[in-house]
Amino acid sequence: PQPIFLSDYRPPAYRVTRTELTFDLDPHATRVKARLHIERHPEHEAGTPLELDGERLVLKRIAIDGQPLEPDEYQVGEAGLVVHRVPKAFLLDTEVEIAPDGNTALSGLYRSSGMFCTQCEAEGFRRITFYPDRPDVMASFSTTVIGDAEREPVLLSNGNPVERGELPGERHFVTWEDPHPKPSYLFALVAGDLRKVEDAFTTMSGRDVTLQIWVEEENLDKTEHAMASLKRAMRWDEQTYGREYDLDLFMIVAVNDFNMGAMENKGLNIFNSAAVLTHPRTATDAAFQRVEGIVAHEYFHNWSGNRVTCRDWFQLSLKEGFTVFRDQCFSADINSAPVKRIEDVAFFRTAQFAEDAGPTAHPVRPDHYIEIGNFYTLTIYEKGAEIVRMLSNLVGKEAFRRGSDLYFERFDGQAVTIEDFVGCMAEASGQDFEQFMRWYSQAGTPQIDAHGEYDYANAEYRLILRQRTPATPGQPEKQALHIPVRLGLVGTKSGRDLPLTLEGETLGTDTVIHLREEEQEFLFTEVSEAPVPSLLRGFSAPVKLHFPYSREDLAFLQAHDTDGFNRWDAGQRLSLLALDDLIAAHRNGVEKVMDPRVVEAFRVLLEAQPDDKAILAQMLTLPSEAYIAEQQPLVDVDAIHAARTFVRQGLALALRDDFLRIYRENQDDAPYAPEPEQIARRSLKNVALAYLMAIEDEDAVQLAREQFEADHNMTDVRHALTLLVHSSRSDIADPALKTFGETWAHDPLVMDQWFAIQVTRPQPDVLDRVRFLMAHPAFSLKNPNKVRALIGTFANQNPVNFHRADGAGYRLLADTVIELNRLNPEIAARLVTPLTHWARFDEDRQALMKGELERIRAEKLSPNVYELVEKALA
Ligand code: HT7
Ligand code: ZN
Repeated sequence: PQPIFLSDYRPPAYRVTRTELTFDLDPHATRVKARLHIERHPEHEAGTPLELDGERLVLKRIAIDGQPLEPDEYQVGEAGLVVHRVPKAFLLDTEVEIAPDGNTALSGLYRSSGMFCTQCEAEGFRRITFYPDRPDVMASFSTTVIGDAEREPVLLSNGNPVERGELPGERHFVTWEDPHPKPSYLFALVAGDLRKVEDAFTTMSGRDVTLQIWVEEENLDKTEHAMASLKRAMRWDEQTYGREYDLDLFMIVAVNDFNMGAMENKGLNIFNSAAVLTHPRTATDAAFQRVEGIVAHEYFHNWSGNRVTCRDWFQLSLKEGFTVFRDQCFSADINSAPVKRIEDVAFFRTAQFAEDAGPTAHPVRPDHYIEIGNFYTLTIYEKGAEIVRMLSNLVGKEAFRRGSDLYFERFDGQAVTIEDFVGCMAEASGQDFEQFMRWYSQAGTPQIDAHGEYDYANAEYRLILRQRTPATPGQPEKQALHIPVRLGLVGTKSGRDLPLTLEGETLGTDTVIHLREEEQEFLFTEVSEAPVPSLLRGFSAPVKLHFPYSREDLAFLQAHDTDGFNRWDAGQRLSLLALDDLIAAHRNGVEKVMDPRVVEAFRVLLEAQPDDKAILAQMLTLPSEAYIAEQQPLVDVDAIHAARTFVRQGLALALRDDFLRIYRENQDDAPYAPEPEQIARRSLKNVALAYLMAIEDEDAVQLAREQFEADHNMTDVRHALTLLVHSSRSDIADPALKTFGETWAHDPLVMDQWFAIQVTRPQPDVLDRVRFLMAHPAFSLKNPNKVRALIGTFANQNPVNFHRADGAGYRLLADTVIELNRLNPEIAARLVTPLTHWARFDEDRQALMKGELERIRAEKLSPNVYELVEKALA
């Protein structure tokens, strides 16, 4: 497969102004008739051939302006259709046959649990009909869906229903009209035996919108939270961005087989059932919050993505980065803002930093790709969101709103670029973003090395910052970025933020300095006492910051920093220093000793009266094994696991009574509600229980068992079950696991949790368990949720077992990738990621991981897996 380059972008020679589709549904042989209203772009000369994308389509009929074409007038190849000569403006009629039942890739039209559904982003529409399947071709759509009256009583597509009726042979049809011009990737169709939950929303201008969530009958009681989230998101977008919904109907459909979380098709969002269905008995707090975020994300795309879309797929972050930023702000506004930021950054620094440091590192706007499906990455989404956040902070709230208003108004109905978006921000704020644009073109995580000196005699604090972005594949040299660093100086005597004066300017106690050069010095004057700098407050830029903090400095910041995020981060840094020592001790075979400063810091946290329990729960949580690994030059999974376990046990032994008290104080029998106060109590209680279970004393085991048996809500049940299953108490864990599995055998989403709990066990027998569960009747390689729950969770969240020295974990993953490569290339490619990080491990493991990558490479590969494996072995 050949790469596609951004520099080769050319506007389309032909545009489609209107698309009329008729689907005659059949599981094995669906007929798709397409009538396209096509015009040649005036810049292109007569005689320019018409090129349409098309894959796995059997062409049955083709005509231009009603005249069937002769075989020598067109050509059908593997990738599409070429018509050699066409008029300036014409109607193209085609009819193709496709086979939804054989579509295991879940791209295009496929079947899931007996229903028909589509996934067209990025390039799935070309598996439905011949079409210029690129985002800069935008047309209005009319779609007629014909189905079996009994098997498919519900027939849905984009827009509003305009006609319906009966047809001979127990068939029926519905015609949908979508007036808003859209690219093909936003097309959707759903047909099946579905039930709906309906609600209504009145927009800010007083228009009534019908809201529907379509699910299988047994899931009707799991839609309440998604519906409430949708209404909150609609109101928030009106209030925060002035964006109103623009059709009379907004539909969400839940499907069981889906490659990602959800899809923002115009007026007809299709959701992975895991991203929409919730019930207190089946979904955890984290799942409730995830659903809220994804429902909002997809809804927000109606403007940031649908009304204003991407010119080409290199601009993917234009819609995804901006929309992630929007959903993050929404969740922060309706829950706890500091906790949301802590969770997002903890995830970002673990997973995106790893991506940016690996062989698949790419800029937020890549300049080439082989398979766009491989670019739905943390870099495009999350780093893209961090860039929009920096922009928003740089211009300020009001100018950001003026800039987004300008963007939506100026480019409504158009397919545009990242420059267009940033240009609006520049225009609205009067700022220059020339250097800032490097954030979009440069891959890799910038590192800031900082140090500071306090001059007591002159009351000055000199801060020196040096930036460096490491080389990444294809980008050996990097230029200096514009990095906004938010900071404060915390006085060591007073414990307060000191007033800041920089170059004669008084700046309050919290300010942003702008690092634009490779090295810059900032001299703060009138600094009345020795400070500890609190740097990069709120994670003001997606960088790694190194400052030679002592452990005393970190304990001080953890206690005194006014920035909640940095208070948490200071605790994380303190724990990391202690963990570093323990990792070294483990590797050197030296006795491990607990750092008393960490115990003391935790004691202070536990004994203070918390003003925010959710933040306290975060502060009591040690950095994850994956984040610790991210900090190590060479990852030693066993040493990391041993060190982290040692700290958890040390803290539990030293502070057992405090953890017990916290657990008891936060027990709550009130009926479950997914609201911040309750979620905070549950998370604090469950953090305490996890520490207690680290030493597995009888009281702890009893508490976990009681919590499991009380069966109050899934958050508590799952947490207790996980602790038991991960403990050495198989006498209690095994029956509990059995009960849980039997109780929920009928619910695929709960069974996913059952799989995940088992395959994250640290015990060495887990690989056999994974193989055993792959043969379980509830498991299927064809269902992405099952693959993620079992294989994905094992490979990504069980480092000690995945990285077994004998390579059996790697072999299992490679076997699965090889099988999935044939069934579902997008999922196969995502699954291969852990093997691509081979360079981080010792030589023996490197050899084993590369051996498995080579074994994969020897197969006949999809472009998706090929691109990743080639990069990993380059
Ligand atoms: N925009 C959606 C992307 C998506 C997708 C991409 C590739 C293959 C399958 C997919 N399903 C959904 C999701 C979003 O960001 O909102
Ligand atoms: Zn999105």
